[in-house]
Amino acid sequence: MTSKENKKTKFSLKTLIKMMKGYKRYLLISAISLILAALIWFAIPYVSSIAVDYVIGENEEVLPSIVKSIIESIGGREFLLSHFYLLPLCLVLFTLLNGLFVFLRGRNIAIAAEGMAKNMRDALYEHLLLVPYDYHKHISTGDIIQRCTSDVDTVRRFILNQLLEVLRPITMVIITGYIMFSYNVKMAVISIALLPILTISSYFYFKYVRKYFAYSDEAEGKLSAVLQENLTGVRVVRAFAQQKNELKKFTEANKDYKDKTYKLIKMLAFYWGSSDVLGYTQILLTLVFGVYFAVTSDFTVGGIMLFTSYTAALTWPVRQLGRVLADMGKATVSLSRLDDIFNHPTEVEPGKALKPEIRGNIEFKDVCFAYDDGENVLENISFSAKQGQTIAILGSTGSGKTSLVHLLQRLYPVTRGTITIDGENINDIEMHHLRKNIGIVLQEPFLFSRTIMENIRITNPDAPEEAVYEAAKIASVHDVICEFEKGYDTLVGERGVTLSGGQKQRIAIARMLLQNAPILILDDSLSAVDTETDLAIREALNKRKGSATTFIISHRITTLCNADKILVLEDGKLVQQGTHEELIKQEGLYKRIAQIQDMLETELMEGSEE
Ligand code: TTP
Ligand code: MG
Repeated sequence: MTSKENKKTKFSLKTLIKMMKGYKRYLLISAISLILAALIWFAIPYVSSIAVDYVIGENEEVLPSIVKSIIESIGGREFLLSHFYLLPLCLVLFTLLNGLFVFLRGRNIAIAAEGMAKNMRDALYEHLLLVPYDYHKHISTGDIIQRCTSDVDTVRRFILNQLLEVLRPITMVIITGYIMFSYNVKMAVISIALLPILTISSYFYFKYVRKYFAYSDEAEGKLSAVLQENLTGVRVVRAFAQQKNELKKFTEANKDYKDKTYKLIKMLAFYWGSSDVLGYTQILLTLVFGVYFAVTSDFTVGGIMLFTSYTAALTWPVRQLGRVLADMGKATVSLSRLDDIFNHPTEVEPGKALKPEIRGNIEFKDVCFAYDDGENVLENISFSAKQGQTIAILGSTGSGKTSLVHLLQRLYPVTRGTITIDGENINDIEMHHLRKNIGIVLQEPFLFSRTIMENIRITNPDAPEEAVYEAAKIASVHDVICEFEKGYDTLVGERGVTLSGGQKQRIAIARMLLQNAPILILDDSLSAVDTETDLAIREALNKRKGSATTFIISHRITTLCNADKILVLEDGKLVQQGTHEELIKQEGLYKRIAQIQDMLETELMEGSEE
């Protein structure tokens, strides 16, 4: 094991202990029950051997002094012989007690395992909601889903079936060791001779097989990632007739998973097979030497019974230890995969976490920004926006418009320069407070598979229905929604209606409006609606907007021209800024685009007149 792996395992243990919160009691009860059940299990062959050797065979030497004094206090051998039913009764009682403790063990460990798995899923989900936005962009959803389901389940199964199982062989070895060695040292040594080999081989096996569990898990993760991506991108696959290629990719990932799992299973089968042979050889040894000693010396028939039952009883838990260790390997791999998520730091407050009242005076000062360690996508951006102003952003695709507004929400930290709102550096404003005060319509709005009402209310779950209708009216989508059979209760997405791009955009606008934030961002949010609706929405917005500072990103000059300030971006640089009247007079990108759009419009008009 490398030191890195070592470190991982250590961390996993910490996670496991953290997840025990609220369930330690159940684990303890389960552990005690397991030990008691193991103890009672050993009494059963012991009672049988006493019956054979002492009661029937009249051999007193086999009795340890404690047992002897107990028997004598109730009336000695004669009493047992005349009340022989006591012995089977004793066995029945032990069996019942054993059953009770097995039940208690199972019940409590099940409560603990399910509870801990729940704790783990809750913690994972919470963590995933708190990690930086960037993390989600870099990790595949399929992989995350696999970790949150399959890996959690591996750990759950490990807790349920294996975690306490380490106690069983330990208890058993101590008790049998004591009884067997006090009974007959020579036979005791023979009876456990092969067990260390079994334990050591299982330990080395565990170490070896560990990485194969990881390979199999990774392959499973890749498989679910391919599947997830294809199901999400089903339209693209169909539209470009890529079924064959995608099928090939899936088949490859599937085969890889099968091959790796098959290899693992083959190794497991070899282990079970060879350890079986070793186990049975041990039992055979005990039996053969037991019979030999019984014939040649004073070893008893009850002794043979006792030793063979104990050896058989010991062999399986000791071998089981191999399985426990192997499963521990699998569980540690799963745990460290979960730790990968937990170890990713959550979003931090770099500054003072203030919660000032936000009015909407914004200033960008020499802002530079790059994703990861790449090239700058924004360079020395400086501009200011006063409360209530409308700021339009124009720029070719990839020029950095979306990045610029994402910076305002602090989805990413700026590389250089400062952004202030009402004079306060945004780094000093508490993250949730900042985001609550900025309403945004994303460039690709996402609607949840919930009702339209719920989708709009996301920004303000307590908003009265009238406010929702009002917002929807401004966004020119109220009438469309009312036309649906179930109106606002219509489900969106997989189990409900499929909305058009424009309808989605307008629902997202309604959602933003319901938030009543002092800063609004519309990232190309009117691109999928026709020019008339675009105008209607903007007019309604203007009427309602009050003092909100609004950013509108668009490629349409008609959408932008009434803004108080227009920012023109080119390759991450702010090349022009000013009002429409100012910019149209300057030579530059704005004028060129305006002319082209004007020309196209005139052509269209002429075309329709002809
Ligand atoms: P954007 O800011 O997304 O560009 P844009 O919004 O102006 O483009 P569009 O009109 O098409 O919406 O991207 C600017 C650059 O940053 C671009 O080169 C892609 C890059 N980029 C990243 O590297 N990572 C990201 O997460 C995003 C959003 C963009
Ligand atoms: Mg964009």
